[in-house]
Amino acid sequence: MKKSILEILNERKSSGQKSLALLIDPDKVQDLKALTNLLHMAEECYVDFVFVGGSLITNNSLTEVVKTAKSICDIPVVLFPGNTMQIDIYADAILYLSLISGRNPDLLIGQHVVSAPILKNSSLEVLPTGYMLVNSESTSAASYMSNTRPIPPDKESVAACTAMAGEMLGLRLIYMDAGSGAKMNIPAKMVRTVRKSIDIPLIVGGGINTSEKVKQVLEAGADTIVIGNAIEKNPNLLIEVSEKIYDFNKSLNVH
Ligand code: 1GP
Repeated sequence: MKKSILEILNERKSSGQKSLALLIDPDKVQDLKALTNLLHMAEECYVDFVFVGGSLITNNSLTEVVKTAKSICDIPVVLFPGNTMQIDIYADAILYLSLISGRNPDLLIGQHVVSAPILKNSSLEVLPTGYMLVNSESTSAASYMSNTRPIPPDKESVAACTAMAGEMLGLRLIYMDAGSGAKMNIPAKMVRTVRKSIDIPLIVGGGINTSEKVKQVLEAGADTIVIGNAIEKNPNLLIEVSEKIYDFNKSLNVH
Protein backbone atom coordinates (compact mmCIF):
# COMPACT_ATOMS: atom_id res chain seq x y z
CA MET A 1 0.00 0.00 0.00
CA LYS A 2 1.18 3.50 -0.85
CA LYS A 3 2.57 5.36 2.15
CA SER A 4 0.87 8.54 3.25
CA ILE A 5 2.84 11.77 3.15
CA LEU A 6 2.73 11.95 6.94
CA GLU A 7 4.20 8.42 7.16
CA ILE A 8 6.98 9.44 4.78
CA LEU A 9 7.74 12.58 6.80
CA ASN A 10 7.75 10.67 10.09
CA GLU A 11 9.98 7.90 8.73
CA ARG A 12 12.45 10.44 7.38
CA LYS A 13 12.47 12.32 10.62
CA SER A 14 13.21 9.11 12.53
CA SER A 15 16.11 8.20 10.26
CA GLY A 16 17.49 11.75 10.11
CA GLN A 17 16.94 11.92 6.38
CA LYS A 18 16.27 15.41 5.03
CA SER A 19 13.72 16.45 2.43
CA LEU A 20 13.37 19.29 -0.03
CA ALA A 21 10.09 20.97 -0.91
CA LEU A 22 9.91 23.23 -3.93
CA LEU A 23 7.34 25.97 -3.41
CA ILE A 24 5.42 27.14 -6.44
CA ASP A 25 3.38 30.30 -5.99
CA PRO A 26 0.74 30.24 -8.77
CA ASP A 27 0.80 34.03 -8.87
CA LYS A 28 4.44 34.05 -9.87
CA VAL A 29 4.30 31.42 -12.61
CA GLN A 30 5.29 33.24 -15.80
CA ASP A 31 4.09 30.68 -18.31
CA LEU A 32 3.33 27.02 -18.60
CA LYS A 33 6.58 26.25 -20.42
CA ALA A 34 8.71 27.66 -17.59
CA LEU A 35 6.63 25.72 -15.07
CA THR A 36 6.98 22.52 -17.09
CA ASN A 37 10.76 22.95 -17.33
CA LEU A 38 11.02 23.60 -13.59
CA LEU A 39 8.98 20.50 -12.75
CA HIS A 40 11.11 18.30 -15.03
CA MET A 41 14.17 19.68 -13.29
CA ALA A 42 12.60 19.04 -9.89
CA GLU A 43 12.06 15.41 -10.79
CA GLU A 44 15.64 15.03 -12.02
CA CYS A 45 16.90 16.62 -8.78
CA TYR A 46 14.84 14.24 -6.63
CA VAL A 47 12.78 17.02 -5.06
CA ASP A 48 10.62 15.31 -2.43
CA PHE A 49 7.53 17.52 -2.43
CA VAL A 50 6.00 20.26 -4.53
CA PHE A 51 4.20 22.79 -2.33
CA VAL A 52 1.68 24.99 -4.11
CA GLY A 53 0.25 28.18 -2.65
CA GLY A 54 0.82 31.78 -1.68
CA SER A 55 -0.38 34.44 0.73
CA LEU A 56 -2.46 35.99 -2.03
CA ILE A 57 -3.36 34.41 -5.34
CA THR A 58 -4.71 37.05 -7.69
CA ASN A 59 -5.27 34.86 -10.73
CA ASN A 60 -7.10 31.59 -11.30
CA SER A 61 -4.09 29.43 -11.92
CA LEU A 62 -4.05 27.22 -8.80
CA THR A 63 -5.80 24.29 -10.52
CA GLU A 64 -3.68 24.71 -13.63
CA VAL A 65 -0.47 24.57 -11.59
CA VAL A 66 -1.62 21.53 -9.59
CA LYS A 67 -2.82 19.66 -12.69
CA THR A 68 0.40 20.46 -14.57
CA ALA A 69 2.50 19.20 -11.66
CA LYS A 70 0.43 16.02 -11.41
CA SER A 71 0.70 15.36 -15.14
CA ILE A 72 4.43 16.05 -15.46
CA CYS A 73 6.00 14.41 -12.44
CA ASP A 74 5.45 11.84 -9.71
CA ILE A 75 6.42 14.20 -6.89
CA PRO A 76 3.62 14.53 -4.30
CA VAL A 77 1.81 17.85 -4.63
CA VAL A 78 0.96 19.46 -1.30
CA LEU A 79 -1.24 22.53 -1.00
CA PHE A 80 0.19 25.31 1.15
CA PRO A 81 -2.87 27.52 1.29
CA GLY A 82 -2.94 31.20 2.17
CA ASN A 83 -6.66 30.90 2.82
CA THR A 84 -9.64 28.55 2.37
CA MET A 85 -10.03 29.56 -1.27
CA GLN A 86 -6.81 27.74 -2.05
CA ILE A 87 -8.15 24.20 -1.97
CA ASP A 88 -7.75 22.05 -5.03
CA ILE A 89 -8.96 18.47 -5.06
CA TYR A 90 -6.39 17.37 -7.65
CA ALA A 91 -3.50 17.78 -5.19
CA ASP A 92 -2.31 14.90 -2.99
CA ALA A 93 -2.39 16.62 0.37
CA ILE A 94 -2.96 19.88 2.14
CA LEU A 95 -1.03 21.52 4.96
CA TYR A 96 -3.95 22.22 7.28
CA LEU A 97 -2.31 25.24 8.81
CA SER A 98 -3.15 26.57 12.22
CA LEU A 99 -1.25 29.84 12.68
CA ILE A 100 -0.08 29.15 16.22
CA SER A 101 2.43 32.02 16.33
CA GLY A 102 -0.48 34.47 16.02
CA ARG A 103 -3.59 35.27 17.99
CA ASN A 104 -6.00 35.58 15.10
CA PRO A 105 -8.83 33.11 15.86
CA ASP A 106 -9.86 32.95 12.23
CA LEU A 107 -6.49 31.41 11.32
CA LEU A 108 -6.31 29.26 14.44
CA ILE A 109 -9.72 27.60 13.87
CA GLY A 110 -12.19 29.80 11.91
CA GLN A 111 -11.05 28.98 8.37
CA HIS A 112 -10.75 25.32 9.34
CA VAL A 113 -14.43 25.16 10.23
CA VAL A 114 -15.27 26.54 6.79
CA SER A 115 -12.97 24.18 4.91
CA ALA A 116 -13.55 21.02 6.99
CA PRO A 117 -16.60 19.72 5.04
CA ILE A 118 -14.87 20.33 1.71
CA LEU A 119 -11.79 18.43 2.84
CA LYS A 120 -13.86 15.65 4.40
CA ASN A 121 -15.46 15.01 1.01
CA SER A 122 -12.17 15.07 -0.88
CA SER A 123 -9.41 12.54 -1.19
CA LEU A 124 -6.80 15.05 -0.03
CA GLU A 125 -4.56 13.87 2.78
CA VAL A 126 -4.96 16.41 5.56
CA LEU A 127 -1.71 17.31 7.34
CA PRO A 128 -2.45 19.10 10.64
CA THR A 129 0.33 21.67 10.82
CA GLY A 130 1.33 24.25 13.41
CA TYR A 131 2.38 27.24 11.32
CA MET A 132 4.77 29.70 12.94
CA LEU A 133 5.78 33.00 11.40
CA VAL A 134 9.14 34.37 12.49
CA ASN A 135 10.08 37.99 11.94
CA SER A 136 12.53 38.85 9.21
CA GLU A 137 13.81 42.37 8.57
CA SER A 138 10.65 43.52 6.81
CA THR A 139 6.95 42.66 7.18
CA SER A 140 6.20 39.51 5.22
CA ALA A 141 3.08 39.15 3.08
CA ALA A 142 2.02 36.24 5.31
CA SER A 143 2.32 38.37 8.43
CA TYR A 144 0.45 41.30 6.87
CA MET A 145 -2.30 39.16 5.34
CA SER A 146 -2.80 37.17 8.53
CA ASN A 147 -2.94 40.30 10.67
CA THR A 148 -0.62 38.69 13.21
CA ARG A 149 2.71 39.57 14.74
CA PRO A 150 5.49 37.11 13.94
CA ILE A 151 7.78 35.71 16.63
CA PRO A 152 10.94 37.85 17.05
CA PRO A 153 13.95 35.97 15.62
CA ASP A 154 15.91 36.19 18.87
CA LYS A 155 13.12 34.77 21.05
CA GLU A 156 14.02 31.09 20.76
CA SER A 157 12.14 30.09 23.88
CA VAL A 158 8.90 31.68 22.61
CA ALA A 159 9.29 29.68 19.40
CA ALA A 160 10.08 26.48 21.32
CA CYS A 161 7.09 26.83 23.67
CA THR A 162 4.79 27.63 20.74
CA ALA A 163 5.95 24.52 18.88
CA MET A 164 5.63 22.40 22.04
CA ALA A 165 2.07 23.61 22.55
CA GLY A 166 1.27 22.79 18.93
CA GLU A 167 2.60 19.26 19.35
CA MET A 168 0.69 18.78 22.61
CA LEU A 169 -2.50 19.96 20.92
CA GLY A 170 -2.07 17.09 18.47
CA LEU A 171 -0.66 18.88 15.44
CA ARG A 172 1.51 16.51 13.41
CA LEU A 173 3.99 18.91 11.80
CA ILE A 174 5.54 22.25 12.66
CA TYR A 175 6.32 24.70 9.85
CA MET A 176 8.49 27.70 10.77
CA ASP A 177 8.44 30.38 8.13
CA ALA A 178 10.32 33.67 7.81
CA GLY A 179 8.00 34.54 4.91
CA SER A 180 8.43 34.35 1.20
CA GLY A 181 11.55 36.14 -0.02
CA ALA A 182 12.58 37.04 3.53
CA LYS A 183 15.86 38.96 3.70
CA MET A 184 16.89 36.87 6.67
CA ASN A 185 16.06 33.18 7.01
CA ILE A 186 15.20 31.75 10.42
CA PRO A 187 18.38 31.77 12.54
CA ALA A 188 19.99 28.37 13.10
CA LYS A 189 19.86 28.93 16.87
CA MET A 190 16.06 29.17 16.80
CA VAL A 191 15.73 26.12 14.54
CA ARG A 192 18.00 24.15 16.91
CA THR A 193 16.02 25.18 20.00
CA VAL A 194 12.69 24.24 18.43
CA ARG A 195 14.08 20.95 17.11
CA LYS A 196 15.14 19.95 20.64
CA SER A 197 11.70 20.82 22.01
CA ILE A 198 9.50 18.66 19.78
CA ASP A 199 9.42 15.16 18.34
CA ILE A 200 7.29 15.79 15.26
CA PRO A 201 8.80 16.68 11.85
CA LEU A 202 10.00 20.26 11.45
CA ILE A 203 9.60 22.17 8.19
CA VAL A 204 11.58 25.40 7.74
CA GLY A 205 11.24 27.99 4.96
CA GLY A 206 11.52 31.63 4.02
CA GLY A 207 14.59 33.37 2.63
CA ILE A 208 16.69 30.22 2.14
CA ASN A 209 18.51 31.25 -0.99
CA THR A 210 21.97 29.65 -0.98
CA SER A 211 23.20 26.11 -0.51
CA GLU A 212 25.22 27.33 2.48
CA LYS A 213 22.00 28.44 4.19
CA VAL A 214 20.46 25.08 3.31
CA LYS A 215 23.33 23.36 5.09
CA GLN A 216 23.02 25.56 8.19
CA VAL A 217 19.27 25.03 8.51
CA LEU A 218 19.58 21.27 7.99
CA GLU A 219 22.40 20.99 10.51
CA ALA A 220 20.31 22.96 12.99
CA GLY A 221 17.66 20.24 12.76
CA ALA A 222 15.11 21.07 10.07
CA ASP A 223 13.70 17.89 8.50
CA THR A 224 12.28 19.54 5.40
CA ILE A 225 13.33 22.81 3.87
CA VAL A 226 11.09 24.83 1.59
CA ILE A 227 12.48 27.02 -1.18
CA GLY A 228 10.41 29.18 -3.49
CA ASN A 229 11.75 32.59 -4.44
CA ALA A 230 15.40 31.72 -4.89
CA ILE A 231 14.59 28.90 -7.31
CA GLU A 232 12.10 31.09 -9.18
CA LYS A 233 14.95 33.55 -9.73
CA ASN A 234 17.59 30.95 -10.46
CA PRO A 235 16.27 27.46 -11.27
CA ASN A 236 19.85 26.12 -11.38
CA LEU A 237 20.06 26.60 -7.62
CA LEU A 238 17.88 23.51 -7.42
CA ILE A 239 20.79 21.37 -8.61
CA GLU A 240 23.17 22.82 -6.01
CA VAL A 241 20.64 22.49 -3.19
CA SER A 242 19.64 18.95 -4.04
CA GLU A 243 23.32 17.96 -4.10
CA LYS A 244 23.72 19.43 -0.62
CA ILE A 245 20.77 17.42 0.64
CA TYR A 246 22.01 14.29 -1.12
CA ASP A 247 25.43 14.69 0.54
CA PHE A 248 23.77 15.23 3.89
CA ASN A 249 21.63 12.11 3.55
CA LYS A 250 24.54 10.08 2.18
CA SER A 251 26.62 10.95 5.21
CA LEU A 252 23.88 9.31 7.31
CA ASN A 253 23.92 6.27 5.05
CA VAL A 254 20.19 6.48 4.59
CA HIS A 255 19.66 7.88 1.09
C1 1GP B 1 7.42 30.95 2.06
O1 1GP B 1 8.57 29.23 3.25
C2 1GP B 1 8.21 29.69 1.99
O2 1GP B 1 6.22 30.80 2.73
C3 1GP B 1 9.38 29.78 1.06
O3 1GP B 1 10.02 31.02 1.15
O4 1GP B 1 10.02 31.87 -1.18
O5 1GP B 1 11.64 32.76 0.51
O6 1GP B 1 11.91 30.47 -0.40
P1 1GP B 1 10.96 31.55 -0.04
